Amino acid sequence: MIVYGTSISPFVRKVLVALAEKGISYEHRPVAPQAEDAAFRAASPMGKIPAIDHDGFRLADSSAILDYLERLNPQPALVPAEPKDAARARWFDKFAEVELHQKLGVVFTERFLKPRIFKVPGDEALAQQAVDKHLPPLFDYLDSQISGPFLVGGAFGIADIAVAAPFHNLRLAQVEVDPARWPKLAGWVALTLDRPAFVAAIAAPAW
Ligand SMILES: N[C@@H](CCC(=O)N[C@@H](CS)C(=O)NCC(=O)O)C(=O)O
Repeated sequence: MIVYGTSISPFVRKVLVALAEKGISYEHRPVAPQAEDAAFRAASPMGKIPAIDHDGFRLADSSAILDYLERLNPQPALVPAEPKDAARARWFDKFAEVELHQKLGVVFTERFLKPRIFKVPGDEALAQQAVDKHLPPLFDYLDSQISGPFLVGGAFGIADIAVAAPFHNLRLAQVEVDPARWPKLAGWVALTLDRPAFVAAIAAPAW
């Protein structure tokens, strides 16, 4: 299986972590979004990352790819079997993309992508506004949802993968979850990003 996308994308990280957890071998091609690479563009119609090519089966979108991997290699299960847990796991996957990534992406763009990758100044006021105003309600919610080492159903799964993945981007932007204010969230983020699959995905080539 070929996986397209730079490892600094949280959505690519989701796929790399799921593959490692399931022990599926792959070749990583760390292309940037919208790269002019014909094979990548064939796998990703909108030019977004990640995308995969599995023996000619091409698919984009991290959630769709994780669904495919789950059916391809059901063990270890990353989607809970129990209906309510399965639905909550999907909720957290959506929450990570729609709520968390949107707010946290501002901090990552202004403090990391613009100065480090695009070599233009970031808007520090915008980043600080996201840190002070937009992220705390999301952290409050997540802190209220954590009661053990895993977000849903007593086992590591897609909820943990999807929600933890963007927190590495926050680290790249020099923001840590304050353990005094959000003790459960800070502990869960540290534990999850320390899993071997996350450590390997974070160390995967960015370019
Ligand atoms: N829903 C998609 C989102 C993918 C996505 O937005 N990736 C970003 C990089 S983190 C991208 O490729 N952006 C380029 C663009 O929107 O043109 C997924 O889960 O894979």
